[in-house]
Amino acid sequence: MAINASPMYQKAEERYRCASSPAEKVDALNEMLRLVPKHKASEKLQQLIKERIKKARDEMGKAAKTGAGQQHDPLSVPRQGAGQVLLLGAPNVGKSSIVGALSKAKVEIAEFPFSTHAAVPGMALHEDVPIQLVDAPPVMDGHPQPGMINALRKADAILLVVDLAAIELIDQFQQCVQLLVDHKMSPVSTAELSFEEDGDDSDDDDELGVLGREEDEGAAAALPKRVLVVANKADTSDAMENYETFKELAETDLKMLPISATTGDGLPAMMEELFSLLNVIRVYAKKPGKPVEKKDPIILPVGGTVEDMARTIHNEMADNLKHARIWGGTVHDGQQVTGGHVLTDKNVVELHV
Ligand SMILES: Nc1nc2c(ncn2[C@@H]2O[C@H](COP(=O)(O)OP(=O)(O)OP(=O)(O)O)[C@@H](O)[C@H]2O)c(=O)[nH]1
Ligand SMILES: [Mg+2]
Repeated sequence: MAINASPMYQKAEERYRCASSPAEKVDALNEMLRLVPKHKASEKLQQLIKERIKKARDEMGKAAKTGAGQQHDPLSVPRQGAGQVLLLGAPNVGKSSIVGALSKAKVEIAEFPFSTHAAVPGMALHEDVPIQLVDAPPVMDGHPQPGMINALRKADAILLVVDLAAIELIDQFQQCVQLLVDHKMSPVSTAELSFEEDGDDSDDDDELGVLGREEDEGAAAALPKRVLVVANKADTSDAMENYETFKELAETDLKMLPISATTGDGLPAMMEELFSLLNVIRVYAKKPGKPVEKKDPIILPVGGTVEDMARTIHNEMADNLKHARIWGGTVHDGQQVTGGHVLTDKNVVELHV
């Protein structure tokens, strides 16, 4: 892309794509406007973003007048932590048990199906990185509860849960995948999303990214959705045999793991997979003259720079940034770098303004 958009911008653009209300669109567009590189080549794009903000604001105004858009989104949960992961699965597969095992969330666990009726968020840790797991009601025969599709679109990743003790294991999996496909989401196992459309976009459109293409979005391409498949109840008899059969018959490239919410087996591996799926890194801010203290990581998209990090602390910090010193990763300890330096996971960064 000629405008050289940063990973932070692309993240905001991803949110814009998944937005299900005008308010969310305005929010994401404002973020895009803030993050878009301000130079000659991006003037057209900046203009387009402003137009889209105006359009979304108008929609918000209309919705407020008619009362439409006021209906609340029953399964929507504000995003927190390094990313939001929504659990998707048939009844009784152990979704609530997984969220309960990894967080302090007060989930409803029962031997009978359809025990969960609302979205319940819980904060789970991968090492020191908080990842938000959202327990959700089950889907059965491709019939999601109201709000489920919106929630799926908005989540950064989906944890598709199946039950190794259930005879209908393959069906459970296929129905979930079908649900996504039916609602224009295309499940992928890759952290890096590619938003390529079919058809012959002109260079001009390409430069303008999502916004340049959305006018003729009649046959919009599916939204790529990060999915990790977990086969739960690995502690039950014949579970591993069933897992092997499942892997063979599911005919999917999606990444999958056997886990047990009851014994905890596989849960750390699952969290690690989710962390890499979310396509983020954690970095630590160090105050000049103070010792390195690895706590309260700052989360950035993969490819995030020193300047991006400064901006998450304060805009002024980024604007006045002179240089930074970095510890850990591929640099020499304490090496001096400029704002454009791309950070890697677990870097410790001392910002100098
Ligand atoms: N053996 C075994 N049982 C499990 C495991 N995880 C969950 N269960 C049991 O499976 C049943 C259903 O668990 P839930 O966590 O309520 O399942 P759910 O998917 O949230 O169910 P709904 O909300 O109704 O869709 C409960 O009796 C759990 O104790 C597991 O890893 N191993
Ligand atoms: Mg449940």
